[in-house]
Amino acid sequence: MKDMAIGDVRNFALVGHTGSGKTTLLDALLYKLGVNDRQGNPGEGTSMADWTDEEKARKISIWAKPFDGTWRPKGGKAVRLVMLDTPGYADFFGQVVAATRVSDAALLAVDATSGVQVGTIRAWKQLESLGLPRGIVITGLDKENADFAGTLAAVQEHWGDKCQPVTIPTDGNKGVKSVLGEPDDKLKELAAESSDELLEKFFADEPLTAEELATGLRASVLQGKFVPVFAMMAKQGLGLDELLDGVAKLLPSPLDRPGTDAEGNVVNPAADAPFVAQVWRNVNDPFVGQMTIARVWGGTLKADAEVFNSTKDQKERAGTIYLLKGKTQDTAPEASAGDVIALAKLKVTTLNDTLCAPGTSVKMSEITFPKPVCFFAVTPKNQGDEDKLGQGLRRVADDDPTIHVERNDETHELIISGVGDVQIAVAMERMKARSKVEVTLSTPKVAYKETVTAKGEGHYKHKKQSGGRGQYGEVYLRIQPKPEGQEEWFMDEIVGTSIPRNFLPAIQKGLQEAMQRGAVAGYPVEDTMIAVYDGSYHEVDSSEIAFKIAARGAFKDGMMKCKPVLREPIMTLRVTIPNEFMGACQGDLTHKRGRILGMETEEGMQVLIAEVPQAEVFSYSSELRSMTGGRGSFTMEFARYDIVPSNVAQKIIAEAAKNRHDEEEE
Ligand SMILES: Nc1nc2c(ncn2[C@@H]2O[C@H](COP(=O)(O)OP(=O)(O)OP(=O)(O)O)[C@@H](O)[C@H]2O)c(=O)[nH]1
Ligand SMILES: [Mg+2]
Repeated sequence: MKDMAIGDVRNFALVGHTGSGKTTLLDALLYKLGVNDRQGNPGEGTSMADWTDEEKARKISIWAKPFDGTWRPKGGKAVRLVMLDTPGYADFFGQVVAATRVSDAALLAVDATSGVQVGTIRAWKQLESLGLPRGIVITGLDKENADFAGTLAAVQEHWGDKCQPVTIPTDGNKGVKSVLGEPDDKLKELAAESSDELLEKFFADEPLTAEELATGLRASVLQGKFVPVFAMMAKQGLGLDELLDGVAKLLPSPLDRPGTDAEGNVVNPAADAPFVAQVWRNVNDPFVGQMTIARVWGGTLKADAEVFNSTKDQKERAGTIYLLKGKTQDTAPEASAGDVIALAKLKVTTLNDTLCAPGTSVKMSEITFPKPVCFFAVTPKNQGDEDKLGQGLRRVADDDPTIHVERNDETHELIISGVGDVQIAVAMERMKARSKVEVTLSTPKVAYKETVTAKGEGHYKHKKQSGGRGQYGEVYLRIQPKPEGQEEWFMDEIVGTSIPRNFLPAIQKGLQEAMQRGAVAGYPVEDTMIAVYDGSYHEVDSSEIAFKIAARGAFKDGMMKCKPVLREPIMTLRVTIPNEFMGACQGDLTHKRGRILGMETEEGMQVLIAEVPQAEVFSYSSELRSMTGGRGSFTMEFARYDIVPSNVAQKIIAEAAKNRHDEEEE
């Protein structure tokens, strides 16, 4: 921003477990900073941040949202704040990933009655992975049974005594005061740890000057050696001044943590450097309209300037620069490092693109989002809505990079996938509200395949005489597993003229049709080789159609003699769980026909690596969550196709027979 030096900008994300009071704190801050003329409350649907219908209905945050404010400390220099509220609910972790990638620092909320929770640890890990400087806010100190000392102890137990309070509750949690003015030895030591020079002084028992303390503490936060802890009673407005002072004094500015591009080059954050910004969110909302949200890493963007989208290799016009304010927006004449801005109606720009000054071509490295682990088949409730559905789904997937929509060509289903079932339910509500399409979600079908495991022969004679010209064709063939690496699936082994060569294409066509719906349960047949070696024809009655039918019949006959099997997709799962769930989790995977391939430990957690049939894991994300109280997580990827055990195959075959019967009834 024009009137504020970049060194005076503080850009940070609020992260933590769901319900830990992040949005409540943000609403209190917005009121304190004069951004809102009253204090919003997410629990009552009056929050400035949790304003969407889905957020109000569920009383949780769903999207990461930027807010701007200016803090004028008593007697100090004003700082410009860019604050990103993020959701704590696990399904929306993609938002945390994006927000933390474009922040200079984070404040981790820890509720003083619940302590360190699953979501607290998940968020901390994310900050660790980015090396993001951070503070901790112990929230909800006004609540009955709130325990500042106990919560601080839990925090230190997890992350060490580099977590030290800089504000503490007073008067039996009726007030908050800062201890930065009279730091204890531990804070002095943490300040000294920022440089060899200060450390020498500290160990020589020489007092650090106030200036040295201040710069030392700030440097230690930046280096990750010090995590300031703040006491907070946001609902009462207590602890806010002290927190904001702490943010101004201790958290880094965009100058301290310049971005690096995909090639590892540092992006110059100076206002007069070439402009660089990174798109981290896309909003398509009836209220806000179509908005592209970007973080500026360097240079200055002026409203309506031309920019270069280096990812798409195309020009864009920035248009008006918006600063989002929940449901509404302010506009800004220009933006510089640390700013999070929204641009409307960009033509080619999408999530993860880099915008830069014309004539330059910087690319920031892409944000990697969590992979989908939760899958549903989507069908419209009204049959005529197919087109609207496709468009509606595309829109929700545009806004949420962790939602994917794909048609499965084998099962002919439209599959929506994401991080969790609540996320997908929310996406469907949004689609209903925006595109007026209602859908049914169901467990996806498995794309089974059929194949043969032995050699065998098949025969069919198609002969029809019903007045006029008859139909005649006879085919003998041999079916066998196709050797690996072999391309050709069809062999012509006909000797003599038992079948004239001109009927071969029709025979091949008939076989291909037959293989699309195999003889076991109607699934496509793969990896088989067919040799046609004999047959007979009739001068008048033989035709292409007659041989097609004969080929189909011979294939069906032959396939059943070749020990046919069903094959199913097998997934590799990496399940990360606390030790105490090992037994239960292993038992459950075995029950799901899984095979444990190995175990590892990772950051104090157990990792189970297993191969499990896809049919068993469509709802594993919610099952694992309830089994581990949300403490387990997993990734999943396709491994290969494997033979379905015969007891399981029986059920699939019976189900397929029933469906075929139903189809015929209709
Ligand atoms: N008494 C009291 N209640 C609080 C405080 N902070 C939050 N709450 C209540 O706790 C509930 C959840 O608070 P939020 O601020 O929405 O929590 P959050 O961390 O934003 O949760 P997610 O958005 O789901 O990640 C709300 O009903 C709040 O009113 C607090 O400091 N004191
Ligand atoms: Mg929230």
